[in-house]
Amino acid sequence: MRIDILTLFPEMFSGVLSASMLGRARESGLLAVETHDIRAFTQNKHNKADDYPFGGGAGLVMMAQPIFDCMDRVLSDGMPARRILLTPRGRPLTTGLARCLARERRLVLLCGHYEGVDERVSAILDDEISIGDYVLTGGELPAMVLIDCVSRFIPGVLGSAESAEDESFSEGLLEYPQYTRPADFRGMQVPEVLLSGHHKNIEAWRRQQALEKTRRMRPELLGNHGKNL
Ligand code: 4FM
Repeated sequence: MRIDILTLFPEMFSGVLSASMLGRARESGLLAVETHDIRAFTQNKHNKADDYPFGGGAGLVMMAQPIFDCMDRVLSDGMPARRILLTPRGRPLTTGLARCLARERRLVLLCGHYEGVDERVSAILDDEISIGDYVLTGGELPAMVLIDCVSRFIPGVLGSAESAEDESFSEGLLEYPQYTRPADFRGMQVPEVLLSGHHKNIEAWRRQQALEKTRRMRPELLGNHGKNL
């Protein structure tokens, strides 16, 4: 997959995109990510990319012109893309949406900022996505979250042992508790059942723990199912 990022802060991305599994995905050629500095497309002498809102009000609005010109340049190679704005106004990013986006050949991510983006930019967007009901200072972190989340569903990015598609066992439930060596750490014991080698019992214990954790932390995930369990 190819991903282009339109941003006022391209320097924010280098660490996240080079480390760990995203770095490996890029090295292996499964993922190609490029940042594009919107400010390079401004036409005023102070390189301003934002301006006061018509009608008044606090804050500044990202101007349409630098964004249109940046988008035109990025898409001038003729390869089609799904163009997405990261904004709290968007539809929620979920596992389902991430799985769907992972099937695209190319994404263009526009990072919203300040108090908003000139509404006319919606003419060159296919989608608006939010990573959650809170307001950040910019869409850069949300773009990184989306890239990380979507990449896990690109075949080959995760090893086959850790494939994101194999999480269906616990689909809709929070994860059960995990332990590794030693079995006794500062007097805190690993639950006996996990040391027993009894796979049926282990599976039953994990399911019960996942249900209990979900009921405590996210009861709405259980819906009508969990109320009877
Ligand atoms: C904040 C963009 C205000 C536009 C931001 C405005 C965000 C989110 C986010 C910064 N993006 N999910 N939550 N962006 O807060 O995606 Cl008007």
